[in-house]
Amino acid sequence: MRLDRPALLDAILPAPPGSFVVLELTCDGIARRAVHPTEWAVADHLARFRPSNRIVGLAIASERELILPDPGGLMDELLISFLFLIARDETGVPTTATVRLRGDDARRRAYPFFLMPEEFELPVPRGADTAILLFNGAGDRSFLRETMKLARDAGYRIVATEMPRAATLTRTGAATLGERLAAAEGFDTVIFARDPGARALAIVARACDKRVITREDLIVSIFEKRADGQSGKLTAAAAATGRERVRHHERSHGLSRLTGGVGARGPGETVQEERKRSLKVRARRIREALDKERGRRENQRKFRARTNRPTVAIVGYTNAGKSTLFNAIVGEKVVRGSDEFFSSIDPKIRLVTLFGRKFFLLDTVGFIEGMSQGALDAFEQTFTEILNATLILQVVDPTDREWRVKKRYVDELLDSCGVAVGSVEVLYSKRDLLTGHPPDGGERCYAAGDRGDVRRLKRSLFERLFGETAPA
Ligand SMILES: Nc1nc2c(ncn2[C@@H]2O[C@H](COP(=O)(O)OP(=O)(O)OP(=O)(O)O)[C@@H](O)[C@H]2O)c(=O)[nH]1
Ligand SMILES: [Mg+2]
Repeated sequence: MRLDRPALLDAILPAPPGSFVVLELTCDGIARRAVHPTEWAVADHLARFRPSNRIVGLAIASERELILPDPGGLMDELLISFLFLIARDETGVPTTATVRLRGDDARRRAYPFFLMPEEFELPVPRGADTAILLFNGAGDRSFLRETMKLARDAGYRIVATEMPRAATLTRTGAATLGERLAAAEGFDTVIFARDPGARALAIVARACDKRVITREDLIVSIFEKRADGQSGKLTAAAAATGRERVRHHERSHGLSRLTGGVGARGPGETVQEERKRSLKVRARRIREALDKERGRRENQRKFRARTNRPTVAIVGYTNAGKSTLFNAIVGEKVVRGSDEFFSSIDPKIRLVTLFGRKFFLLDTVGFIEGMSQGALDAFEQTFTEILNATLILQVVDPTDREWRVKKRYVDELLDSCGVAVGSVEVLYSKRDLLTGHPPDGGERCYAAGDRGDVRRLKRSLFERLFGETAPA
């Protein structure tokens, strides 16, 4: 990366005092310079910022400290690899520079500007976990941000991003892309944010000789990594195997057509046959184990039904705050939850006593947009539990800018499983972080760490479940 001090000085010094300078940076210099009078104008610039494939980073220079609440998240959203925040004095002379690299905050460094190396050397990460993320078919920011987070949670270091316009790829398009990726260096995996079609995936993988996966694979691999209990492990394994079988089928199908259709025999055929057989065996073993597990769960459910005690299921989009609410109601010490997606895979059940009455409380796996039918099928157990619940609490995180879209997604999913709207009660978490108007007039908002809020929730839950006023 050739970003030298003289070039930065040239770009920053002529800006009037008090103004903000935004520089869009490519690998060999400054592509564009914009001067803004206010912080709001910078925010506006960032909101409209659409990086081309050339723009790898931004430098923002100002006298006043720019308020960036979450620079890491911002960089993910802007699809840039690094961000320089340059402080300058009243005369415009740069004094210090803070360098942030995406996905690796530990390497954030502050330099006195005069010490900043003549040419800034940006480390290029290497290794099996490095990936390029292709946002084919673009999508809104929250989709981009979410996919980026999924990739990180799945253990990838994203070293570059691109936004091919079309979601699906023609044969020629895939071949061209594959060739281009083959020529590029510094990553071993290619991740498509949208499935471009099995044939396209196979062509790209062949052309560039790298691991080629999709967002759905990220979801499944996170499931696999996080699952801790028996049933979670099995469902995750079922999702992964199911996915592999579909992929395998599509790939061999797609490739046989590529090599000339019926009758064309490739040298890989026996290997493919073998792979197919081993996948089949694995799928059968998992199915058998799952059947056993299903039986065990069903017995549990029957037992719960015999006790005549109601069951409350907590559902919602991933990271909404379900487990935190579960812990708050159960009365377990509220340990800080994890910000990772799908931190709970196994449906967790506890018998809870509220004002002397008992009920079962169930925590469930978080939903996420883009789960295929295969992945959803693997969570059949969770859905069965939800369907059998007396009351369903849907936790919504109103501090998420996309909460309405996510809530609608969860609503539709529940509806498609046959859950009656009337048995779902919506609760809004993270009241303590909310800055704007609270949804629903604030009545259904709570902060999991606020005793008063939790008590209020417990009382209304009691009244809803037992039809009686909770004792004071
Ligand atoms: N400030 C604040 N943070 C909260 C609140 N509720 C949850 N969180 C945080 O939100 C994040 C996600 O919470 P979880 O309870 O793990 O979310 P979840 O819905 O169970 O997520 P998955 O199991 O991954 O689907 C954690 O970092 C929690 O600490 C709240 O009321 N206030
Ligand atoms: Mg959870």
